[in-house]
This record gives sequence, C-alpha cells and structure tokens, in this order.
Amino acid sequence: MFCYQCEQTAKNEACVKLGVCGKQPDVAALQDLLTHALKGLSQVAVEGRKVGVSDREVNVFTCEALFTTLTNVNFDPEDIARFIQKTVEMREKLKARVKAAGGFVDFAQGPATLQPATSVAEMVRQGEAVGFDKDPEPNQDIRSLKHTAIFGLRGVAAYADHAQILGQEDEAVYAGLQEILADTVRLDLALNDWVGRVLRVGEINIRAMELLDAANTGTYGHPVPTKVPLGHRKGKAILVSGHDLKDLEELLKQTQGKGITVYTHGEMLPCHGYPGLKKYEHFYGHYGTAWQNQAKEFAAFPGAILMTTNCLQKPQESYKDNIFTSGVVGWPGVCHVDRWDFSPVIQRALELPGFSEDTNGAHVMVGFARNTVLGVADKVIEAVKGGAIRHFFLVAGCDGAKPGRNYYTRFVELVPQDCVVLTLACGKFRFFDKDLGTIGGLPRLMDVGQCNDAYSAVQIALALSKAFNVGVNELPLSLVLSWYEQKAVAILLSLLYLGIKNIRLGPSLPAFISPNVLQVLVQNFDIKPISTPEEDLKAILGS
Ligand code: FS2
Ligand code: SF4
Repeated sequence: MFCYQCEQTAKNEACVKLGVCGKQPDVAALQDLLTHALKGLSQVAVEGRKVGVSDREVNVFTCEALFTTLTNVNFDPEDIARFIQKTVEMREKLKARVKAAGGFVDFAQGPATLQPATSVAEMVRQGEAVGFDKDPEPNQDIRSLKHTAIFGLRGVAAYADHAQILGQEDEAVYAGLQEILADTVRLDLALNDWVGRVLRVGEINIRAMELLDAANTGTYGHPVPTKVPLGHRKGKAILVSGHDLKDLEELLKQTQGKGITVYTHGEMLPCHGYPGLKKYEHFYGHYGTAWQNQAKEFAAFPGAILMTTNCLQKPQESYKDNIFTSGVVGWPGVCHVDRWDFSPVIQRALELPGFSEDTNGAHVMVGFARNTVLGVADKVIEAVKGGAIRHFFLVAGCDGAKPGRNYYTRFVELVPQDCVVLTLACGKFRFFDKDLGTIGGLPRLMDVGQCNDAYSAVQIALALSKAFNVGVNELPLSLVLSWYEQKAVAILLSLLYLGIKNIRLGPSLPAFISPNVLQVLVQNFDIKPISTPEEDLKAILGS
C-alpha cells in the first residue's frame, strides 16, 4: 500500500502498511485502480468532446467515483470494486459513441484499455501495480505536481457532486477535470506545463464552488445569523454529520411529526443558518465537535447517526448498529441508505432511548456567509477606515488529531481586541464556542460556513478589495489555514490561482510536495508554514 494524500499520513511520508485513517491496503489498492480507470474514462471523454460528444451520465459519474477516493469517505472494498466495473462499462459505451461520431478511441495501451479482473482480490493486485508509488513519471517534481493535481481534482469532484445533487452543473467543470485527469497519463509534459495545470485545477475548483454556492443558496436561501444551542431536548434523536444539505432536508421532511429532534454534528453546523432548513421546528441544536472526536461523541449519542459525506472513522462496536451512511460514504457492515429513503435511520432512532431530559446552556452563532457580511459592508468599511478594526484573520480549514493543531486555538485567543476572525470548515471546532465579543456591533468571530463555503470567504475578500480599491494582498487580511484532506488541497490551489499570497499553512506541509515544488510555492506565493501563534501574530501585525 502507498497513500500520502492527507495530512495525517504516516511519518508525514506515506501510509504503507495500514492507513492512519483506518484504510486497509486492499481498499487503498482498489482506490488506485479506480483512479487509474477514471483516467481511462477521461481520456475517452476528452476524445469525445473533440467530435461533439459529451455524456452527462459519464460526467456526473466521474465526480461521484472520484469523491469515493477522498480521505475518510468510503472504506468498503465491494463498493470501490463496483465503481471500477462501472467505470469500465461506461468507458466502453462512450467509446462506441465517440467512434460513431468519427472520434479516436483506438488506445493501444494504458488506462483506457484496462480490463478489470472479475474477483475483488485480483483487482487489488491490479491496483497495486498502478499506485502513486508506481507512477512511471521519472521526474520527481513533475510527479509531485501531477499528484497534487489529482488530489486537488478529488476535491473538485466532491464540490461538483454536491452542486449536481442540487441541480447545478457546468460542462466546463467536467471538461476541465477530465482533461487534466487524462493528462496525468502523459509523459511528454514539462514542469511548467504541470505548474499551469495545477493552477488550472484551482481555477476549475472556483467554478465548482461557485456552483455549489448557487446550489445551496438557491435551494435553501442565504444563511442568516442564527443562534444554535449546544444542548439538547428531551426525546428521540438523530444526529447528521458530513456536508450534504439535501440529505439533511430530506431527513427533516421525513422526520416531521414523528417526535424526533434532528441535531447537527461536525461540518453540518452551518446548516442551521439556512432559512430553508431552519424553518423545521424539530431541527434543533448542534452536538459534538470535529470529525476526529466522533468515536467518543457518537458512542455517547442516544439516537441514530447519519453520515452523509466525509469524514467517517471506523465505527465502534458500541454504536455500529446506530450509524448509517448515505451517498458515496461506506464502511463494510454499516447500513447504507438509498437516497432519499431514511426510514431505516428513523426506525433506529425510534428504537433508541433518546435524551432523557432537556439541557439549557451554551450556544454558538452561525450564518456569516457572504450575503450577511456584505450586507453590513458599509459598517465594516467604516470600522476599518475609522480604525476600530485593525485587521481580519481568516482562520480556516480542517481539524485533525495531531497535537500541533492547538496552534489555531491559541492563535484565535491571542488575536487582539481590534481584530476580527472569520472562520470556516471543521477547524473552527478548536475555538467555535469562544465568546470573542463585538466590534462596533459586529461579532469578532464570524462563521462563514463549511469548507464547502470557501467560495463565500473568497467573495467577501474580493468585495472588500473592491471597496477599498486595493488588491486582495493589500487588504488588512491574513489567511491562517489548516489542511487535512483533498478538498483543502483544491481550495488552496484556488487561492494560489487567485494570486493570494502570504498564506500560513499547517499543521504540516503536504508529503506530496517535493522540495523544489515547495520552493516554487514559497518564491511565487510566499506560502509559509505556521510557526508559533505569538511569532506569526507579531510578523503579521508588526507588534
Ligand atoms: Fe473537515 Fe473532514 Fe469539511 Fe474536510 S469534516 S476535514 O473532510 O470536509 O473540512
Ligand atoms: Fe494515510 Fe491519509 Fe491515505 Fe488514510 S487517506 S491511508 S491516513 S494518507
């Protein structure tokens, strides 16, 4: 096995025996074979577009299948094997259409000719031969950029899949994604070609995130500032984790009038701010923190749990019968619900005891996405010009298990009173319940949303740069980011594509970035690894 796509990879080099995330070697090999097969499907899709053939089913499937290879999404070898078979079936059907239209399909070798074995065990062997450590690319730096592009495309695929579920698609996203995936098969591209392609992944990702933003706000309205209780109500309960708004909506519809309260977990917290979701009276509070604490938090939850996207960890025996997966998520032996029939989840919630009493207590605020923040842009600009707000920090990204991540808690604690902290994604659970007070009627801590809402943060930065008539890099704004999985890679590439400089990145730098590629990033974008909160704040604020 060889997997080095996420931040917690073993020794910050690669997981070679077993995934730190719990991924078994067979699943790792199957995911490599699936990625290989998708490269082949993409090669045919690229040839198809040259003769006017683009197949929506193939495009949607490409994203869905790539999404299964993200960290902490699908651990079920049978699921991945099915995706491989379907990829090849689709490829052959597409070849026939492309050929009929006069296009090229006679690939002599490579992923477009892959014939998957009939048994899963044999497929595992096929996968072992096409892993990231077997990449025939001889140049270490090109290999690094290629792998960065593939991991970034996995993130793009996740966003495009979410957007598509809510009816937002763009052929240009599918075309760009398949073109670059197909290019990873080539050995004739130079280093600079790959620098360009890596930035192009960032560009495609902005469009995918824009589609997702339109999908979420178009379906459920713009998030509004909303107080979310951290306690619970007496009675039966369902906990929804992951990132999928449509799954949550369908579950809310299906649980209406059943005496069940629905709570959010992890990245679902910002859902409380959407008018189209918060209108449900039985959609109540938030339970727990970030994904890496789920074993402890899920074990203590007295109801059913629905895991909609990343990040799933190995379910413990104590709650294995209470947890359900949907969409592309999977764990062997865990009940997978067909979209959108949540009756098994509801049934289990009714069997379980639920909470025995009400609790009152703390709450957090959500709903500070672009519409809210830009709705008070005048106030913000006035506060900056008048000197009430000195600086903005976007402290955002993923959470994770490494001890070094308490940097982000400490950083937010140390941010001076005349500065504002914007946050998004699950990294916020390091400080989300802190009361940082207000500046001129504005909260000092504003939750922009999920990692999926990074587009919203970019729009806020672009609008401010327009209002102040300066470039984004000249704004009194610093990005202090934490990464973990491949959506974060895609977002980082988007920020680089936009020319955003001076990003501080932690808790460690990606293992797939070679020393020379890192040097290019430092030279061109002034990317910096985080140091200590005290030193970084001093360097940013100059005091
Ligand atoms: Fe957090 Fe995990 Fe959102 Fe990432 S919930 S690390 O995959 O998607 O940010
Ligand atoms: Fe290791 Fe991350 Fe790959 Fe899991 S996803 S096997 S933790 S590198």
